[in-house]
Amino acid sequence: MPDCLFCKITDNQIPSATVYEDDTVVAFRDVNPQAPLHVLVVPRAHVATLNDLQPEHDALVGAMFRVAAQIAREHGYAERGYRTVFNCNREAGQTVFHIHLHLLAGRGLAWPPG
Ligand code: DGP
Repeated sequence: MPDCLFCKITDNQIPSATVYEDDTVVAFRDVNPQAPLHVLVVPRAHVATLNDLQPEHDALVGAMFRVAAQIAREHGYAERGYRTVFNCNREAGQTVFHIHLHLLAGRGLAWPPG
């Protein structure tokens, strides 16, 4: 296992503002929020990028989206709207190489994204 920041957070070795956790995923507030609600949904299993996904991860990725929708709903954004984003590799802005689903809500979000 590489020295991985998000492995340490999901393993409680580094503290985070956790909003949800179960056996599969942990969701916590982004340290550098880009919207009033900015949560990262992170699998406990280490997968570096979307390019590393295997068929065995299909249920895991589905769970990540389901949890993001649940958190958005619990914070009152289900009807207003929200965005979910995976960044993959350098040109997309991925800086932590352990997949994570960004959940952004609480302001108008431009399209196309920057
Ligand atoms: P990305 O650029 O898609 O790899 O997103 C990584 C996000 O992780 C970025 O928005 C900032 C956030 N982040 C980096 N380090 C930490 C940390 O130590 N704690 C928390 N809560 N978020 C972090």
